[in-house]
Amino acid sequence: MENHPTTVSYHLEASKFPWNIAPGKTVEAWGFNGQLPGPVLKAKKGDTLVVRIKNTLPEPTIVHWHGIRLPAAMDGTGDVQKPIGPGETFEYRFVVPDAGTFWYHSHANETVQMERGMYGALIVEDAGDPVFDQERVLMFDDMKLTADHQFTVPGGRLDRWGESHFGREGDTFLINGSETPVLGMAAGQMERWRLINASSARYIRLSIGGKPFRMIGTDGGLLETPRTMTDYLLAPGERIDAAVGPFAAGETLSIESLPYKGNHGKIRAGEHYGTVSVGPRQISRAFLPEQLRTIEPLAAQDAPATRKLKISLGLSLQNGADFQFNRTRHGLDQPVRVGELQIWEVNNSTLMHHPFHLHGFFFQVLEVDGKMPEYRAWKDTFNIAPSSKIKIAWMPDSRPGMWMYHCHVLEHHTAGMMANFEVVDPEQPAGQANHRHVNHCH
Ligand SMILES: [Cu+2]
Repeated sequence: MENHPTTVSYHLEASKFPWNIAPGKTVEAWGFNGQLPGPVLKAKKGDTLVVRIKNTLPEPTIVHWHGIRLPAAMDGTGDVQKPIGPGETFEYRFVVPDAGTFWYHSHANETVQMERGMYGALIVEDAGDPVFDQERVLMFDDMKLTADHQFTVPGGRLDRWGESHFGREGDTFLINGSETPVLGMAAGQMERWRLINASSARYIRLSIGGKPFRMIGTDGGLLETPRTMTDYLLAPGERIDAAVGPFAAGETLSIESLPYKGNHGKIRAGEHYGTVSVGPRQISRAFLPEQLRTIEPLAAQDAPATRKLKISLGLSLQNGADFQFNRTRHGLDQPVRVGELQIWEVNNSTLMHHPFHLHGFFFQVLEVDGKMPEYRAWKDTFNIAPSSKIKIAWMPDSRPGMWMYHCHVLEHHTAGMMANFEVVDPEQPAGQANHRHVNHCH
């Protein structure tokens, strides 16, 4: 089976709108096409995606296509494009070269825009995908709201410090913009769930009623073989695909986050996100092969690091703490050259979790604290546990221009835990994406 590439076009309008998260609970959302999350964009591997975005928000925005290996100029950051001002329109156009579960979200004033709903899923299908009875996209989020459903604005100094330090976490838990929804599922069937953590800072140690599920994919598409588990710690920005079911008629399962030790240093109690209600039995046509695909290793586990990044907090009189890569806030790292294998060691010297996100390229994790991971996967977001060190491998292909890596806890990113770097192709100069034409303001 093969795909016949075509062009898929969407129109999105970014605006403010009232959004019901539960009966009698309306928030003033910011999002796409008056819905939260924005529409699920779908394309087939190899298609050209054209997304025209009109901004009717009162402030500029930029849209990032998280996980897509696209040209630098389409990546949606302040270093490669001018923000889309109020009343302006911008057309993103790129090929989607990989099948998988991706998402789009604001990359401007993120701590406000994403908290309010500026995100949606981008699903890239492949003719060779395994067959399921049903497919769902579940976007997880939390909102920090006042008693009358307004988004809180950090008031005092301590409040601001807390949000910047630990990230913004709320106690309103959403799946697809609904508070604790009930998902109906037929008994005897197996579904593909595409799970996306769209929250600003909250980790979700996902459990589906404690039942085993099979993880079949992650950020960069399918794994080599399904992996059975009962929970998975999904970091902000990260995705997994899971084969869920079959369950028995009449079962009720809680979609929840199990207790874990988060960035506040406290063990959190479980958090309830939604419910699966299993109805009458239906015939299943689902088939999950034991071999999903082959992922060639990019490098050996003992490959020496070509670059070392250190995540640290610095004392700052102004901010309380500076969030840094290599002791720099909002840095400009050394360029990389096309075709030169990158082996990066990323050392988290803090006592917090930080989800490391690389724009535009997938990496393989070679080592976590000196040990090889149990399975190979293509990742673009990987959680680095407190006082932990990872080694990753990635290959810059010929998409020259400015790229970036950052912590996907949005408040950490905003507080400086990011850097830009250039991918240089000596054979193909990058043109306007070559230099930083937008400066960060703080
Ligand atoms: Cu962080």
